[in-house]
Amino acid sequence: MVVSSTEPALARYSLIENCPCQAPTGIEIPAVDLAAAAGEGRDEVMRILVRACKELGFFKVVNHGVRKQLMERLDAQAGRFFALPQTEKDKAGPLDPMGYGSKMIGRNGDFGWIEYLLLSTSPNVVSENSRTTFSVSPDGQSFRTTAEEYMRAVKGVACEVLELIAEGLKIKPRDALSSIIRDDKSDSLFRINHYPPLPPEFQLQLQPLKCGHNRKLLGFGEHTDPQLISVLRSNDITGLQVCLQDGVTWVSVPPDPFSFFINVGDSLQVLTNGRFKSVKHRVFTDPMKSRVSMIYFGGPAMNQKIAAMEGLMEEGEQSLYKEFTWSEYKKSAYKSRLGDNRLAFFEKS
Ligand code: GA4
Repeated sequence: MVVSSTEPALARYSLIENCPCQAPTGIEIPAVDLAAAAGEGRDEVMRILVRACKELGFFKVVNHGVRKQLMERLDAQAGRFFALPQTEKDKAGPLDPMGYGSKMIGRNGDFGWIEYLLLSTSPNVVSENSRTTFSVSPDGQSFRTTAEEYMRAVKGVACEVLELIAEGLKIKPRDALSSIIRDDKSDSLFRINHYPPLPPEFQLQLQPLKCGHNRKLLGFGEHTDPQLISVLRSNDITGLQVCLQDGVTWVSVPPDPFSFFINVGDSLQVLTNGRFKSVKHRVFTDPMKSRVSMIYFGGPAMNQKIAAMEGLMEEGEQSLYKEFTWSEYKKSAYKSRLGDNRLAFFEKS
């Protein structure tokens, strides 16, 4: 990432003013053991999962069965892509809406200390992306093959989790939720983020807070994800924070490079008629070290109706949201700023 001399230093990026030393301690991220879900522990796993989705909208998945070697291979290939000279990476951009992006997030003036690849997981668009994106990388074809293999594996985890959720909520059939992202036309995305360390002149501008800790620079500002669920993995550099339902308390998520972190997105909040909450999250940069994360966003097909699942509604229960399709929601989401409450527009008054 190039910082030109004409750039107004830190001014366009947001800082986190509240210090991590004020963050609550003792809040553990719930862990869901997928291997246990395949055996006698299934009921207990479903209980933990449903509770995590209701109370936090966020949890960790362990024993998921995705091979470590596949993760390491993709990490190495992504690392080689981001290490290319800026002029080379720019050849995989600009985002239209997929490809390579740097600093700008979305189309409405959000900035972050980040560069990324945004890809569609659908086979047709993947090959379209390949021309612009993967052809730039030193690994080319192999980067693309690994990314596709990884997307398929992570989609499998997402589907397994959605099936456990459906079962835990007693929604029938069991694939009522997973079939939405399994759909051939599902508008799912894959994102590889790189949060580079800060150049020394930027580090110097991060004035310490009263408590002595340095201020933090935002890599990705607070937001909720629009899709059903997002499945994230990162290297071992901290940065991800999730917000508790009080709307003000941020909890740092300790990184765990071979586990997945899953968050509930806006669509799943609507499908569960508000029982599950899409979690607000954000990422700050480590001033000295690179953070890399990869996220699969499990989304619906464009014409999919997003409405409370029938099997879930109790007698007399009213839907909290107006009916809309994913295409309508997406159109409105792309007009919003990152931190906006995108569901507010669809709430029944
Ligand atoms: C947040 C989740 C995903 O990263 C993403 C983002 C998308 C983008 O980067 O283009 C959006 C953002 C995300 C929500 C509101 C809009 C769209 C940027 C933005 C301001 C790829 C997605 O699907 O929605």
